Amino acid sequence: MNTLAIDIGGTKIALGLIKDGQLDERIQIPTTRALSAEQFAGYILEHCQTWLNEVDKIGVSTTGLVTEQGISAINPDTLAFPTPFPLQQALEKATNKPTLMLNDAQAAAWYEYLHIGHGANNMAYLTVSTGVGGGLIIDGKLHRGHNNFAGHIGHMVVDPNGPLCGCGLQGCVEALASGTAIQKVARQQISACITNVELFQRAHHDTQANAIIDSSAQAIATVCSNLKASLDLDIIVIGGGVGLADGYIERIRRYIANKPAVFQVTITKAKGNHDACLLGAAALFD
Ligand code: BMX
Ligand code: ZN
Repeated sequence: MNTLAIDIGGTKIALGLIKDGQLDERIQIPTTRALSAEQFAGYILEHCQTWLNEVDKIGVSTTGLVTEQGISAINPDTLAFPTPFPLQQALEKATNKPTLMLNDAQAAAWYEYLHIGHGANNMAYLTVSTGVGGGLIIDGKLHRGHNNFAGHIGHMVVDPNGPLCGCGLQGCVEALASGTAIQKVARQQISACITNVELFQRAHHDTQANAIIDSSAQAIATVCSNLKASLDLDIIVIGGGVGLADGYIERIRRYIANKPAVFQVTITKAKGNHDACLLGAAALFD
């Protein structure tokens, strides 16, 4: 059984051909502004046309809240299409193949849970990328909640006087710690065109760059201890471009180590690495 896995992020779309659970081929395309779900499905499918006759089913993981109506934004600043966006139906119609769709971090949480191998039955996956996303496994089950909203950890407030988030709240961890947030601060404080890759390189010798990354990791550590207190998690798995960047996980661990013991939680790197959400898309059928 082969699966076409599609991971839609705020900035890029990853496409994978999964054969017997293994990522056989992978390509990446930019997330463009979309006019309709049909047009956006067409844009995706034209890039993986050659795989289609080998594929039995399609799994989609996507940024945003996923309901029966489609994808909608919690933070509209990070989503490039009108909502609700019925992409699952459009892909199913265009290909005639069974299609499942789930929030990106929820899908990655499921994949990580299936591969963690510690008997960790209560865990979270946390992505620090364009936004900050999350997925929760409670008692060995993916916890989505009545509205599929569970795990939207990026919109937990860690500083009520902090910056305004695109979701309408003030001081969300996403507004403080995400790739978008740190790039904004770095461009104000360091240089107008600096990228996050350059920011991480600079952090080795520049105290200002180092402080920007540290304050992101500190906000994530705060959320981790809040999750420990609310859900008594066994482990928190970190992914995403910022989350997996050089030294970031160690920074989170350092902040957590300074908290009282009962609020400390084990932090680990995603087994699926940068492809946790993509592999999660294929794992929706498991
Ligand atoms: C936002 C939210 C989440 C998503 C998270 C990470 C939108 C469009 N997305 O908090 O659903 O899981 O970002 O998304 O409201 P990514 O684009 O950084 O992978
Ligand atoms: Zn928010």
